[in-house]
Amino acid sequence: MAHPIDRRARLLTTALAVAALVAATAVVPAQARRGGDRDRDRDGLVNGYELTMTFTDPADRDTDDDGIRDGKEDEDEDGLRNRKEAKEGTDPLSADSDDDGLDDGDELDEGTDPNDDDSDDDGIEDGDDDVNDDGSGDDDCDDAGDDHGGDRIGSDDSDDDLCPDPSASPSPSPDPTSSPLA
Ligand SMILES: [Ca+2]
Ligand SMILES: [Ca+2]
Ligand SMILES: [Ca+2]
Ligand SMILES: [Ca+2]
Repeated sequence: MAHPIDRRARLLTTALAVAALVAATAVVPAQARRGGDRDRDRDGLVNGYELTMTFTDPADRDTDDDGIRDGKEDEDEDGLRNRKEAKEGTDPLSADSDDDGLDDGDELDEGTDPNDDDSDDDGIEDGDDDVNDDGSGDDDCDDAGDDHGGDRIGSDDSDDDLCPDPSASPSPSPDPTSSPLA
């Protein structure tokens, strides 16, 4: 039989654990009570979102003083501004919210879900999937879906999309514009 003091200690531990859980789950509602759904500095992001998602100052519309309002920043450089990330429910500090190999902005462009790593539920992650059925995964440069400037396979990258130009030679050298007899 357990000693009464042991039993009391166990009860206390359980009570503390429950209290910690209640405190943790109460964080967001507490922010809402303090006006978490209001946009105090009118930068396009509500207070609660700034506190918990972008970690910007809800009372300063341009937290980093770079002349760009917090709602218009694209901190993770995925092509989506913070306001758009808030609307889409994507992570404003992660370029690839669902970690499937495709950036959030690219997923919206290509019609896949940036919050679902397997949008068509075929068991293959979106980045490895071959939506346009060209025999290549969608996060490879030889796939049309990855290219915003028309580049396919080649050596040059005229539009800096990290995918080579379509008409150029498949290897970086020799220069495809030079004559082989020159
Ligand atoms: Ca705000
Ligand atoms: Ca700013
Ligand atoms: Ca993002
Ligand atoms: Ca993604």
